[in-house]
Amino acid sequence: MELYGFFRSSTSFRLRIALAWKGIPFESRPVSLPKMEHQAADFLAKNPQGLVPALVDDAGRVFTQSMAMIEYLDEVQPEPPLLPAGAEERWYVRAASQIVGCEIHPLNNVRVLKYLKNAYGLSDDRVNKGWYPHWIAEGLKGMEDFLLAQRRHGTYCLGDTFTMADVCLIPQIYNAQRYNCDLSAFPTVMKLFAAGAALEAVKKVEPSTQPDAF
Ligand SMILES: N[C@@H](CCC(=O)N[C@@H](CS)C(=O)NCC(=O)O)C(=O)O
Repeated sequence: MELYGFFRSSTSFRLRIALAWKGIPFESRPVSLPKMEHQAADFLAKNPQGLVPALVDDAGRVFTQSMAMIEYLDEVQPEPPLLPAGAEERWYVRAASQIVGCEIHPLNNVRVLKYLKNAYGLSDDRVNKGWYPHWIAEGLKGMEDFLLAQRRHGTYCLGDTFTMADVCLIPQIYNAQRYNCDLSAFPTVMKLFAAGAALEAVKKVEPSTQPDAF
């Protein structure tokens, strides 16, 4: 398996965690977002959407969209699982994952931040200290409230079982911390993050371990 990604891309980090959790060997193939390599012809040939990550298997098949990829990996290699067995618990894990994947991440994606600066003339400070933390706070409040309302969390988002929800949450918090967001209003989220981030499968693939880290 080859994983085309960028060291601090949270969606690439999701895939690295999922692969490491399942013990699936992979080679990291760096695609620099600052250098716009995700828009270069050779990468677009793999993912015409021009977004990382892209996973290429030994047969040369290309997989994109991180949450769909994680579910695919879980189907072809069910052990150890990243989705629970029951329909209701699967709904819960997908719902928590989508709070990150559909409501937090897209608003703070690189191209969105760039557009705010280039098309609307917003300063780096207004984007990085205004827009970015605003949507992190909105999104994580949603996650905190969801967790407390559902009362299904334990060590991880789903009881003591590490799942796709944790795989999505952990990289998002890494990035929020990189932008110095105040996360003190989300104690439940942060407790779950701390437990997940301490796992060997997470530590060994965190951004600073990657060949393109700077
Ligand atoms: N929904 C996609 C999102 C992928 C995505 O947006 N990746 C970001 C990096 S985390 C990216 O490639 N951004 C490039 C850009 O915004 O120009 C997924 O989950 O894989």
